[in-house]
Amino acid sequence: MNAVENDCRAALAEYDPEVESALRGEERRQERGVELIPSENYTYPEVLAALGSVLTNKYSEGYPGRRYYGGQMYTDAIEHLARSRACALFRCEHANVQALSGSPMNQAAYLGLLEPGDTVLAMDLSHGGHLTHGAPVSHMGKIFRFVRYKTDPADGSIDFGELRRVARETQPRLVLCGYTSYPRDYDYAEFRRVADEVGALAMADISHVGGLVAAGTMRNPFDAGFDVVTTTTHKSLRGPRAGLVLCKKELADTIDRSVFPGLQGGPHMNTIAAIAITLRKAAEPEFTVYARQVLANATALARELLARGARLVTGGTDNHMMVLDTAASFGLDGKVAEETLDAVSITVNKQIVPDDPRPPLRPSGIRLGTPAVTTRGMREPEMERLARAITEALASAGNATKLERLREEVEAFCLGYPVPGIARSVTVEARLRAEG
Ligand code: DSN
Repeated sequence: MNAVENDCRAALAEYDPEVESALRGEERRQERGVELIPSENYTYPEVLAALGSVLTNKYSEGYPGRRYYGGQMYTDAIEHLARSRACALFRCEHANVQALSGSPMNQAAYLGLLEPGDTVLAMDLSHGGHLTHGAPVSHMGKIFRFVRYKTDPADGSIDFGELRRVARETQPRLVLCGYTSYPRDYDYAEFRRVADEVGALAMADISHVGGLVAAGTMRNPFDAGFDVVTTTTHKSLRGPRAGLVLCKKELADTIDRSVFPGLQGGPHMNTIAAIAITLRKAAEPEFTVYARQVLANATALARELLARGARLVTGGTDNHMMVLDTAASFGLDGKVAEETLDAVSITVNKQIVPDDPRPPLRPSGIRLGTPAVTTRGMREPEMERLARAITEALASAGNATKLERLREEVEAFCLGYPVPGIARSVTVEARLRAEG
């Protein structure tokens, strides 16, 4: 930490020790545990610096050169940087960088492109679609009419025959690709063909794989002629919590007006600065090395889990994530599996599996992903170790002594892999030195 950061933390500790102590606890948790939630990552120290900067003081309604408040000489420059870096990285014609996060980003796209009551063809939620892809409990699910496509249970591929049939029957205004728990890549060109056949727009929400697409290690929907692509910036892209709405130039005004003033007020300029930094990092060769390792680690973790008898939905992974059917593999529902892994300092999230007979709070599986462990520098040999810890823990659910021993092992192992942005405590440094 630099002197100013130190001062800020010292001031916080003095003023509000309860909050500071919880923050320190969270730092320790992140440092000592294995983070396998596929949508989480550890961002850069430079991003943390921008997020905690004086840019949070500034209101900037509008867009560069056309704001409703004065004093925008620096914020305009920052937003220009973020927009141009996004366009270069994702090979698109226009980028809106103001969406506050994933839900507003998708809401802005729907509300700009569609009229209430319009039909959207999107992925079935139990097959991998996200809450914002028209879950009946969401406002978007009430405003628009979402119809569904599913995956083939044998290999997880999209059932394009059925998708085409539904598209012809329902005549959607928008064909939407995107997922929150689907371990395969998409054939965007085929989605584009279906959209063209029924005169629909094509949109992809690539939030989970945004970093992998930016690095050129997974397919880019713009290469298949998509109209709109959304992505959060904090998952595989490793930036701040925010969303990008990327589009063709003919949709630029529609999207910009939909984000502001349609849906949001003042953008968070500290976050937009952090996005600009993230996109600069993502254009560097080291980021491609990182993205390749995320994929290699996921392949290795999937292989090692399968070798230890775990059942993975679709039989494996093509991206950074896998869905482990804990009910079929270990006789545990996802809630018990999540709690069991929490007990050994491995963090995952419970997850429904395709056509899950169980409810979402007690589903049949868990979701695992490799972006965060890769950021810490773990590679294939560490994936073998993690697979062993995961399967041993799940096979020992309820055995407090065994789980406690595993927790100690996992935490000792983790301390060898620094978390960016967390200064190691004196105790940890001393312990690592003592262990050589
Ligand atoms: N919560 C994110 C995820 O875990 O996929 C998406 O909202």
